[in-house]
Amino acid sequence: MKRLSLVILLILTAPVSAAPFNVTDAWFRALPGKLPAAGYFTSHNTTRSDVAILGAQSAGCSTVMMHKSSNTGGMARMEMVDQVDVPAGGKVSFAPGGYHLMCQRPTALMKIGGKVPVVLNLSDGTRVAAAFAVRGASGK
Ligand SMILES: [Cu+2]
Repeated sequence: MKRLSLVILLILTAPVSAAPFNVTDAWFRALPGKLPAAGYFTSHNTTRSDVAILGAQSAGCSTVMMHKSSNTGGMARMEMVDQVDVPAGGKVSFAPGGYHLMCQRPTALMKIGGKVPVVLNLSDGTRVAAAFAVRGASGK
């Protein structure tokens, strides 16, 4: 009886782990040759705590960086970002024209029609795994 109540207590005090950080609509835009592939997704933080994405790794890339595209006065450019905040209960989209993962020197895994595993590193120490669909230059 004592052991059972201890187990129940542990369950009740464990952090909510029902997919507290969702990644959906995840895909890479694969380009010919060894050109970098941009990765896009929507992240949804369903917890009550703010969290930030600090970076990512993927077996489909030699390195993964986080970039933000911007367009000022008709000049398209992108810059590195160290972290992307996803507020408690909020959503942040990595999408063309804004934030994206920059997959440098894609590996043989980056094949159009396939899937590539990505792990996102969060500021609370969590690592979130997601499968990114690989699409071609047109995004299809
Ligand atoms: Cu970029």
